[in-house]
Amino acid sequence: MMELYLNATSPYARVVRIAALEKGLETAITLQWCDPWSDDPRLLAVNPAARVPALVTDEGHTLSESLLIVHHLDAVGPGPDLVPQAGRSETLQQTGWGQGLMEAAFQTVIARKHQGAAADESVLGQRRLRAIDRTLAALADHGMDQPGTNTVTLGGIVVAVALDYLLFRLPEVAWQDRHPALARWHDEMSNRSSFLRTRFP
Ligand SMILES: N[C@@H](CCC(=O)N[C@@H](CS)C(=O)NCC(=O)O)C(=O)O
Repeated sequence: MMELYLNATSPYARVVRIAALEKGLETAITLQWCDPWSDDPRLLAVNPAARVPALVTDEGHTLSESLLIVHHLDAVGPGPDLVPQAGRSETLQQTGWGQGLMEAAFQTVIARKHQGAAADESVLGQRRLRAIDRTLAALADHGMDQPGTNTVTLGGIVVAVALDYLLFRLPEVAWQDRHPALARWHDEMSNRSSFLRTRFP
């Protein structure tokens, strides 16, 4: 039995949970809920970086970094490929843009939590906010494939979770007002069972 260390607010952990559900691995993974910010000893015992998500494999190795964990789940799970051969480089482009969006949003939230609103005015804070706006525009320009019932890819998962994380933690970005086609795509993705079952609190 694999073990996934996670918390409910981590967008990275949510990507892994959605990937696990899409790959048909729900019963192969025990969820270990923990708080990475309080140096939970159970998490430290498996991941020295004290970060979630972390997956302990059936072989007893700990995988950290959400995309590496998904790489493993994609190889061992029976469900459809999350990075299919057809359209592979486009899927990876979406994955990278989605991960960059998630990172800029997450770092904005953490910087505000530790340094207050002034964090947004710093050089790095301004860079993060510009990266969010540019990435949203690039995703909207590029267009996301309409999700069919069986066609979810890693790119679609990561982009949709990043957009959802913005609605959850940075609603003032209000990306859905500026990018209505992206909002329609996001609505459809959010109705997948894997998304409904892993909603942010
Ligand atoms: N690049 C990592 C990011 C993981 C990450 O930042 N996790 C956060 C929660 S969303 C965490 O555990 N932070 C605790 C800490 O940094 O001490 C991934 O893709 O998995």
